[in-house]
Amino acid sequence: MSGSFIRATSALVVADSLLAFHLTETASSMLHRPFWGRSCPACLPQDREKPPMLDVYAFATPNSVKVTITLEELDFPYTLHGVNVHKGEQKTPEFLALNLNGKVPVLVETDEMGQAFSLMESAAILVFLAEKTGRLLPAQGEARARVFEQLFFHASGLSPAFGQSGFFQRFAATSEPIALERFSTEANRTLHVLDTVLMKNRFVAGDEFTIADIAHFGWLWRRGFPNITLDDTPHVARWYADIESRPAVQRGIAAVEPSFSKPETDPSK
Ligand SMILES: N[C@@H](CCC(=O)N[C@@H](CS)C(=O)NCC(=O)O)C(=O)O
Repeated sequence: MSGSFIRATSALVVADSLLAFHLTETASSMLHRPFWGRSCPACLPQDREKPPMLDVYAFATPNSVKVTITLEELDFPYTLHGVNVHKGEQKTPEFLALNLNGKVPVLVETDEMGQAFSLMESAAILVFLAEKTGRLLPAQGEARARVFEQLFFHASGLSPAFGQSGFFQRFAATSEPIALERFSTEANRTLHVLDTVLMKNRFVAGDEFTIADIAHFGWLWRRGFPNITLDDTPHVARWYADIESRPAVQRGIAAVEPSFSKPETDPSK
């Protein structure tokens, strides 16, 4: 990636002093700590010999899987680093140096000069990757606006409703009926909005498969957490089966799945 592009990108650029952690950690991941016992499935043998261009810090969570699916769809070589959010690894000083918000996923791109660029927020990462290739995101006009409409609807609507609904059903220390009612109603309402969209379109932003489909898919893949079913949303069910059948989507899921050892735990955590 060119230096000018790095400067032009209005996202989190990690300070030089903090980059030392990433570079050291990346080297040790490659040499001593392959992610879940293997490199990324998309890497060609020759790529494995080179320093990674893209590092993904992730766990088997709805937001993490969006990144591995996108990388697989785009055929980008990448190295995965497990961040066990059940053990609080996302709150260590080392991880906070990569993402002050203390959450996965995080993408780090290191250029040939060793300059690293770190990006948080799954939707921002998906846009960044799509723009690098000119794929999965229309270049302009209404088609592009529809993708952003669905990405923002996902990030501000469906995703937090699913996450909070699951939390209040499973993990709240005390019973909070108002919160539970609010978030489970909202989770089902946003799902039905998506169903109406998919009644008219093959994909969530129109006729083309885009990063907006990947974003929604991430949380629908973990819909068991907020106890959501697709029984009353046949168009979402049709779309889900279609997306799930894509080989790259299956590879993206397989990349993160081994770390998801306890289904009863909070997949958004
Ligand atoms: N809006 C963020 C949400 C990130 C997020 O909530 N990540 C969860 C896993 S899906 C996490 O790291 N949870 C651990 C924590 O909150 O401490 C995104 O889309 O990337």
